[in-house]
Amino acid sequence: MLITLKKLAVALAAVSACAAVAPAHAQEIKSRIIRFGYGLNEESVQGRAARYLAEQVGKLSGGKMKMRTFGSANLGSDEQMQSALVGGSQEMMVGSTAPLATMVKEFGVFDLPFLFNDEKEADAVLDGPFGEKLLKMLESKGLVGLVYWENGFRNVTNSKHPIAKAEDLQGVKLRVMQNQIALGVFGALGANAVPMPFSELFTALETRTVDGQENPVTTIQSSKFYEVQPYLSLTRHVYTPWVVLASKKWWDTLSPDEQKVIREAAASSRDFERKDSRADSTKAMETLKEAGMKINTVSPEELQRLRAKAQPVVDKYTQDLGPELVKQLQEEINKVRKG
Ligand code: KDG
Repeated sequence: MLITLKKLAVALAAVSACAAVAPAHAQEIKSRIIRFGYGLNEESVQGRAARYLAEQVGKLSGGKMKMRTFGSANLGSDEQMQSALVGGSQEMMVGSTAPLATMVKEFGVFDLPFLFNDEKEADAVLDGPFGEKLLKMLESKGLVGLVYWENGFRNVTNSKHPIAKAEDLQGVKLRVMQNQIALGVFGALGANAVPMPFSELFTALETRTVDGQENPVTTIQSSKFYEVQPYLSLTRHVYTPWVVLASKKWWDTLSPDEQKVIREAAASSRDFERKDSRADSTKAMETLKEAGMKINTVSPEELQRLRAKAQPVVDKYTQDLGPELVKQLQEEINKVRKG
């Protein structure tokens, strides 16, 4: 059946009218490629959350904003990626708060030992006024802090002996994250603390360049540290958050609708990642037992002795970080604790 020219003209007019009234925001989302870097491997909690975030960005932008995820520090260490975001040569990343402390010293507060008792306290503080306040401090440094993911409660592994008493750390060559507080705390506990990027850690353990390290069980499992570390001692001495970051140089080029897509996707990824991290912790413990790691739980009495040994360093860095800041953190924790 021939379509008359008149009917075709009417149809075209209708289509162009629809295009003209399409929601304005649909036109303010451009086609973009977003490079998202992270340090653990693709099988890790970080890898799964990165892929989830990428899916959400794609869905919320109608497929226009495409996030490419790069694991295993393929875009660099946390520190190197932070610099790339500040320079604008990379759009997004996730990394630990410890290296961030070299740019905004207040993030070092999360390296103070024995702060949080459980994940409920950590979530409440990180997602509340205290966590928001620290994220805001990143903007003047060229970074946009979006949300916190869970790295988790850290435990000690090593190749020499179980850490059952405070004295057992004496002389253990222990890799720590690259900031002064982590270095100071483990120095005070008697270890020979060695700062090192995460990407170099497995080889350092394998070659006995260092005797041990400290990380959440999810990382110990996904990075296969059990292959080179016979002993796991459960201390839960620090809860480390990860921060999902964007380059401010890049962020400022986004329309309000594009920024809204990223913020909504990031918030959804936070909830996904924390749920996955906690489920993975249980599975990781089983894997580590099956892999033959000798696992011990450090007693509350010995944890208290470790806490006392670290106290002078905690006092020193509380002054450095700002007593008011540490006081506010403690008050936020106590609010949750008192429920
Ligand atoms: O890039 C990996 C790091 O983000 C993270 O695993 C940090 O816990 C960390 C460590 O020990 O370096």
